[in-house]
Amino acid sequence: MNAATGHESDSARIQWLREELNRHGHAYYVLDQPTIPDAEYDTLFTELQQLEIKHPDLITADSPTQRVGGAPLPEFAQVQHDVPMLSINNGFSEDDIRAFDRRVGEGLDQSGDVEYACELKFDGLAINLRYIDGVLVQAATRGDGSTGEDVTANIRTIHSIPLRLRTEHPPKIMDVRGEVLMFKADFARLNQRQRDAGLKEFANPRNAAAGSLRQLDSRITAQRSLRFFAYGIGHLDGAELPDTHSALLDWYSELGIAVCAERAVVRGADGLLKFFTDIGTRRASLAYDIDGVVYKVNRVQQQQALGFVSRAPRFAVAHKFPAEEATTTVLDINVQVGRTGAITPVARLAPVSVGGVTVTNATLHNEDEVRRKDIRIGDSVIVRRAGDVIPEVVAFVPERRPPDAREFLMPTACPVCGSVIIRPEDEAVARCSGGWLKCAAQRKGGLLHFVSRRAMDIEGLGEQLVEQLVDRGLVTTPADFYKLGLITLSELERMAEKSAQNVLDALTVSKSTTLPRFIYALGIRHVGESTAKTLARHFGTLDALMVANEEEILAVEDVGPVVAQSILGFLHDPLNRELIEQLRAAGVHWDESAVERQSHHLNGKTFVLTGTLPNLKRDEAQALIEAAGGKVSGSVSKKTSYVVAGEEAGSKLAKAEELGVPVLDEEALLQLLENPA
Ligand code: 5U1
Repeated sequence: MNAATGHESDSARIQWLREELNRHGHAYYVLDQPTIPDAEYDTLFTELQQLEIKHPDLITADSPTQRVGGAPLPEFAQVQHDVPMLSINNGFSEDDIRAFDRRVGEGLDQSGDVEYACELKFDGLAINLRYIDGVLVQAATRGDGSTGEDVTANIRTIHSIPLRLRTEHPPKIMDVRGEVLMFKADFARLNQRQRDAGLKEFANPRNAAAGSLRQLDSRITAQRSLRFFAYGIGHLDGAELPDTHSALLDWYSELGIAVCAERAVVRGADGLLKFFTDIGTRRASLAYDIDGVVYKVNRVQQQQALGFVSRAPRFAVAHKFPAEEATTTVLDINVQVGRTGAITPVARLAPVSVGGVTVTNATLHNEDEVRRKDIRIGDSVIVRRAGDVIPEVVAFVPERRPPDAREFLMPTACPVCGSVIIRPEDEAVARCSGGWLKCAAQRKGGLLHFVSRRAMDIEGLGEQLVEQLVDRGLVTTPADFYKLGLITLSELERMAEKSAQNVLDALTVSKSTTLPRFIYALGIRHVGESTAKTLARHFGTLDALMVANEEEILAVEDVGPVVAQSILGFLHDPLNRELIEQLRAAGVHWDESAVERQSHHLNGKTFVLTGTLPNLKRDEAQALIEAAGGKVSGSVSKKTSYVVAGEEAGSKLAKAEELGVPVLDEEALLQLLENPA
């Protein structure tokens, strides 16, 4: 082979490798549907890198190898935006949103419901991506809206941003606008790495994304797992702008640009408010932070007719969630003892409203965390509350530290039972050594876990009642609940005969349970709901699990050595075996054949539940699907097998219809559960 043909065949191979890598990269980063194992991707990538080293003249700006980051820049160049990057007006209340909808209706002189596109307000940084003839040539921050900073080298490292659009006929010029952000899990990993390296942690994913994007050395950005979602357009030349905003986002998706799946087209103010409520309930479970939702008039013609007020369009509004951070004072720091004996320092705070909820306590996680954040008694601190998660102290305010601020001292004895507190050398968590027989705090925690909704679901046995039962020595183990009588219960504080009878009835009902619930209720360390379900499905019966050895337990999906040890330790402890026997003797039972019989026929099928079903509660539908081997997910994608829709189903139903995902009503779901065919 002569040099010219070698060059030619290498060139063809390079071309092929780039196409393959782009195809797999798009599937992985944009569609979230990997097509090949990581190792195979890496092999193709290395081959391309080597061929490009051999033929530097064949390197192009859109080659996947160009994402890894280049030499540091001295500073960021300024970029003038062709079309200004506008800001968006905010609304905070239902009244604000109804007023927005009224203004839009009046502006359009329309009496019927206006059509809106709803999407999320990401907590990241706005970016303009310029594509010329389909190739990414420049990326700039919003800056002051007219002039931003050139962050092209850093943006090229983000895999959800295509270096070349997936089309044969790209527009001449296309400015794609959207948000760069960091997913919560990537943020946690980054901060772990910062901690391990003794570096300063980032306060939140937004700061981490901003800090990563404003790196002069793009090799650092390349290690930071940033993401991108597109939501708007600037300059467009050489292509027709779609008629609606929702069609623009669909077009982006076809071009290989990531858009968020959490979007919907609705009508009128009621449609907007419903979208807000729906997203609000799921906010904490999203993979990324959002600070609200955005509503845009869907028809582009109508957008243009409405125009702008100062620097913001009249056709859009951001409906913000209430602020979820607030500043308050640390009155004291003491410790809480959890059901596994874990000692958690807790800041007792001057009451403060965070996102509409009054907060008086916030977790400080562990002793190291208190030292690292240097939180002292008397400090002014920033408190954060995210969804239903326990509020946490983010940082103290240095300029407001009083001279007499006191450091927290970790106690050496459990404040509840007096047992020694032990912190193993390689662990961050200190624990009370008393165990649940000696330590009332551990006992109460374990008992509350046993009765909780997702475990044995014993209604009426709340914190105050369990506290009284433990303090009076009436209940020590979960089996004691089933020995309680009407007289004993009705003699307790705040209990009348009627409520005592209700508790007894709930206890009776709880005796008929499922194996996964029972395993979860036992409170085995590291065995959450999902592991309990996997164990039940794997072993089929409790007896099979109780005789399993380490090797057999390690064969269970997602169970590693730490979890296996914890399960073995628990099940081989004579006290725990006795407890299980007592519970069975008290009448606690489940249908083991149901676990076996139903276990597999929906394996590999993913369901999404939306709206209100006529008879089944969401939890119940989920439990039935999971018992049959299916999975329940929060969002609809092409991978979804079925969407189960009830009344008032919203954006998920629309998305299912858009993607051609089969939609079931409750009856069809029940039929599918019964008939494996
Ligand atoms: N999702 C989304 N976020 N966001 C932010 N859309 C959107 N649009 C914006 C902004 C600032 O502005 C346009 C309405 C101009």
